[in-house]
Amino acid sequence: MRKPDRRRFLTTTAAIAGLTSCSSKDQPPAAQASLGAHMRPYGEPSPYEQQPVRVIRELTASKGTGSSRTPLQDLYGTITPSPLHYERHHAGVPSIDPAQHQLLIHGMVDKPLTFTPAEIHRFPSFSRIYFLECGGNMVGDLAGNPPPTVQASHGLVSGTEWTGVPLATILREAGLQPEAKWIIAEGADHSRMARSIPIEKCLDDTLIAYGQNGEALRPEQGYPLRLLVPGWEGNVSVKWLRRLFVTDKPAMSVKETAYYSELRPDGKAEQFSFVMEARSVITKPSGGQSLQGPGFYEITGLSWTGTGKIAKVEVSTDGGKSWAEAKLQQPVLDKALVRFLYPWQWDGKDAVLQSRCTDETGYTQPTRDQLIATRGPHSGYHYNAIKSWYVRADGSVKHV
Ligand SMILES: Nc1nc2c(c(=O)[nH]1)N[C@H]1C(S)=C(S)[C@@H](COP(=O)(O)O)O[C@H]1N2
Ligand SMILES: [Mo]
Repeated sequence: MRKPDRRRFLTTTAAIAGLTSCSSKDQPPAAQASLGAHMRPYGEPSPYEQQPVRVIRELTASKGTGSSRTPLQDLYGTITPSPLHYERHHAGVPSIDPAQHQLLIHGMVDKPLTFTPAEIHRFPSFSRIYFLECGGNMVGDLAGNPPPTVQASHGLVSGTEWTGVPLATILREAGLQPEAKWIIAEGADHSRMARSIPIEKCLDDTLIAYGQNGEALRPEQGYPLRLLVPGWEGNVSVKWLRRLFVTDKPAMSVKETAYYSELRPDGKAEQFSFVMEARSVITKPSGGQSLQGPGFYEITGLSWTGTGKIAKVEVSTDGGKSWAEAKLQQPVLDKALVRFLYPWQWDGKDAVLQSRCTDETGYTQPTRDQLIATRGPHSGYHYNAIKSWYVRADGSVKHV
């Protein structure tokens, strides 16, 4: 810690003094008696660590189709290790040889173009940290049967440093015609999943990504090329990108009509609700974990919003009766996961832990009742209500 926050340091040390498990000794542990292991070309985690894993839910009818969830409860900071990025595939993970792959741009452009991945790599590159989240994250909580762990309820979100080329650069190369209003992006997987994206977003911060946390994209994340549409529901970030069709109207594809549209209280479906609104969740302590008796605990979790930056996160330890502001780990980035931290002295009694965030537009994460009052009980995607964890006197943590 190079620049300790003095006030926080004092409160933390005072609280830690209550930790009964710290023993006092004045000897460091013994150093290794012999020379250590060899180096290895590609590193691996310590064998002493319990390896965090994704939880997979495949459709039995078609293996590879379904989703796997990020173990949010086991991770530190805000970057999801690539092997733990959540997955959502509509037709499994295709195996694509970049030497055989091409991206076609056609439609309302001056000159249709194809690019190999190697040609895309030659453009000026751009790296930025963004979250990616499936629009269907947390649907179990809306339905009223919340899953037992944060991985199961909120695990369709991950945070990554993406590297690629701004889509705007590639579109400029092809020359957009004035009537161009939408781009229909299509994947090379078996489902040839396609989504329509308004041209403004394509020219704003959308990336054609090929890098993930400093390495090439993982096959599951869309190798060799994917769209990354920051802050919008994950479905529009088309993986294994093979075609961009520039047009003056949306395609009205299956994934933007039958799916990924929300049912409103009046029975009409709302389409093209792209932005992921502000949300937060406590990842520790969370469902399935247990506390080892009264004393100091750091409550921590993640918050994010597709609208821009998170302005504040508040934490309640009494089921929403009172709230206090949590510390936000800096830097707070635009459309990225933000970690919040809150020191808590547990008195050993039943407690209900909640977090609630506010974004820079002033929008505050709603309660489940507020959400249902405005959107109705069947809205489906884009559920972002406040999440509660129930800490019982025996130290167990359950969903509420
Ligand atoms: N070609 C293609 N693109 C796709 C999908 C897909 O099945 N095929 N799934 C979409 C959905 S629903 C989501 S939430 C994100 C998931 O990206 P990830 O698997 O890298 O987390 O990719 C989107 N892009
Ligand atoms: Mo999704």
